[in-house]
Amino acid sequence: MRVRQDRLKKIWLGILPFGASLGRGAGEMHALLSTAATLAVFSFFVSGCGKSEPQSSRNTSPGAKPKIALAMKSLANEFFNTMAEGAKKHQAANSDRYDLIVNGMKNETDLAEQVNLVEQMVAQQVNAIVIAPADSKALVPALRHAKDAGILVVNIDNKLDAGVLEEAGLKVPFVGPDNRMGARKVGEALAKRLKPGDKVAIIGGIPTAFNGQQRRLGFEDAMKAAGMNIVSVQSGNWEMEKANGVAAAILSEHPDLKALLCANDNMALGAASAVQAIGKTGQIMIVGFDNISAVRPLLDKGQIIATADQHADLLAVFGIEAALKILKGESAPADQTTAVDIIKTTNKHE
Ligand code: ALL
Repeated sequence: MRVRQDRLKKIWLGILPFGASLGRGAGEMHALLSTAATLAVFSFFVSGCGKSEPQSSRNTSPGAKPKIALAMKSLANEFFNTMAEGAKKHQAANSDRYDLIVNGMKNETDLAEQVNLVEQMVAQQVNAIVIAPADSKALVPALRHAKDAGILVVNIDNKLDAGVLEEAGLKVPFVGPDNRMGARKVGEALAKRLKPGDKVAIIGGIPTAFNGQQRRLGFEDAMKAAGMNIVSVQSGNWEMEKANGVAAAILSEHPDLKALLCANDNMALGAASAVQAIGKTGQIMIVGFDNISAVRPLLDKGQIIATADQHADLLAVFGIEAALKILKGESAPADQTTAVDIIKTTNKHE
């Protein structure tokens, strides 16, 4: 196993290889779903440094520690818990360099909640906001406001819309993966197990999230190249429950469906549960994105064919490091593309 430091360096350089296979443990679907549900803990303002007292370090003496706010999306998603843990560990190891405020939202779809978070960070006069925006357009005005208040903004994970940023006169560095390419690779792993002409469906994220759009395109690239018949493309809002209902409806409309391509693992779990409910486990293939721990038993059994590890634990860390550089006076780094690893089932059943 690579040591963490090594891994960090490799990912930073974007040279992690594709095609790695992982497989760990086994478990039942209901256990999985409840594990995921246990993660649905809503925790506002978990401070990486213990306190989140208002302060004005932007304007304090040179050498004062900057305060960085990490603004994530739904903490009901294991992906963001992993991201938060990574950021907190990094802060603990670098407590002399910066203070950290970690926060997130309750629901994937509550965009207003994330806008409020940004406003709260502005009111707290943090030095930088490192944000994984829930929506690529709707967050821009709040971020413009933050910038006007002298706060540095770094965009991670889900890219803000280039046109809307330009209209707002905002330049925001981006740190995150190439989602289209990652999804295409996941789709290609699935295509190897399908026959041309097979019916497949795509369950996407929130339609206004750029990374969700890119993943849909990547899935489509792979399916079209392999001659599959995409019979339905619908949004599951990134959520397990929503995706469960969407998958159930697609399955009843297309009884001969062969695969469901889900833009994240939570939705893949929801789809797996819908497949199980009609007694077709193992007959309908599923892919996801994120490599959260909850999908690993399904990967082991071949119920999920592939997912993409985008290293949630390091994404925010990279954004924080970029923010620290800029705060030190270095020029803003160019957009940085982080690595994605494709994790495939080792189960050979067919
Ligand atoms: C995206 C992430 C994840 C995640 C989703 C849900 O921005 O990249 O794949 O599952 O947010 O909010």
